[in-house]
Amino acid sequence: MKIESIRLQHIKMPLVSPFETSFGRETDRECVLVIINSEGLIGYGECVASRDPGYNYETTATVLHILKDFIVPLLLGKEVKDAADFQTRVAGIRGHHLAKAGVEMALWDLWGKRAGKSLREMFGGTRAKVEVGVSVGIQESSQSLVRSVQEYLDSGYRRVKIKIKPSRDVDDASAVRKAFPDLRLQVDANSAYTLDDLEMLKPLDELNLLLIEQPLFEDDIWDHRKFQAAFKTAICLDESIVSLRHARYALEMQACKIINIKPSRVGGLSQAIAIHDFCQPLNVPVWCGGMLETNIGRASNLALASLPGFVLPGDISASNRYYQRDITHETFNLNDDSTIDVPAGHGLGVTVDEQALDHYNVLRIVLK
Ligand code: OSB
Ligand code: MG
Repeated sequence: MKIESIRLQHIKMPLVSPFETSFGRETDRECVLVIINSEGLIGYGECVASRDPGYNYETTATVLHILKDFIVPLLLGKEVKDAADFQTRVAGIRGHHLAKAGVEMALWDLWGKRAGKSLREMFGGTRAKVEVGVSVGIQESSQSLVRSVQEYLDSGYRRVKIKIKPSRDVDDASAVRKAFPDLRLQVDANSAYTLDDLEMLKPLDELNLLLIEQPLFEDDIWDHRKFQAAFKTAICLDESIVSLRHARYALEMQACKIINIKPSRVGGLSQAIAIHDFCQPLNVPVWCGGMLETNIGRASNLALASLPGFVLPGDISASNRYYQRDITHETFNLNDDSTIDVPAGHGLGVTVDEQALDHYNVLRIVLK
């Protein structure tokens, strides 16, 4: 489709409750939307970089720079055929996966709208609804964490991930396990530890966790191998898996048994699907991670998670777990069985509330 103009819109939305991880605490969530005009259609994408480079080196400011100065000029006035074509065009730009992924999402929205198909149909997703869980940030104390988990269970979530960091790990996880003996529970360290902490973390191995997510540094696939060898609980990598190659390295090194797939981190939906396709014949479970997305990114995650290899519940919660007012006319609700319906409309299957975008606007740039 011929790319006629691209609007980049930086927005800032208050979270319903602060989200604290080992790398920081967020009360507002910022992102950059990519809005592409082509042949009378509009495609929407979401770049999930945060204001601060805590989870990833990219930020809202680097995403705007890379998009405006490098990616958008490669696309304006061009006919972008498919995802492979897009990836080839941006291959000369090193890294900056979150920026690239937001553009690929908007292109998929356009391709779907033109074809009259949902992303789920385009991807070959086999499920009409996907199992989801909730990611619970670090709270004031173990007791308040248990209360917070109880509230999410009361609202219907059947799988819980808690964030951990040094001094808020074994005790927090043990308290939640003690309060909810049968809960499907997992922990996420966001790279907060080194191998020196291995013995201290050993009690986690007795808590019947589904997985331990990213205990060590992003570039430390090798040390994750040593970590995995010492634990019976499956290690799951998030930050370390920035491409299909890294997925292969990690599995060949036995650095993990499970992979968290975030299309943003790997440079786009096509790359996420490639990792899914690689893991499936190896029987390596994958699941869809989250980045506190708006309903635009959430729609994309739901379509991806409808693929058959996504056998573990995703970090894809209902709209109201994140925002009082989201930016689409549709709302994603939690079903009684801890699932969310995959959108069936064309493209992403959501319609954007431009008034909400005005309300949350920080900066808007139109490139023609
Ligand atoms: O590590 O999975 C993570 C949010 C921001 C950055 C990193 C992570 C997360 C989450 C949130 O865990 C999951 C969600 O969107 O519900
Ligand atoms: Mg994670």
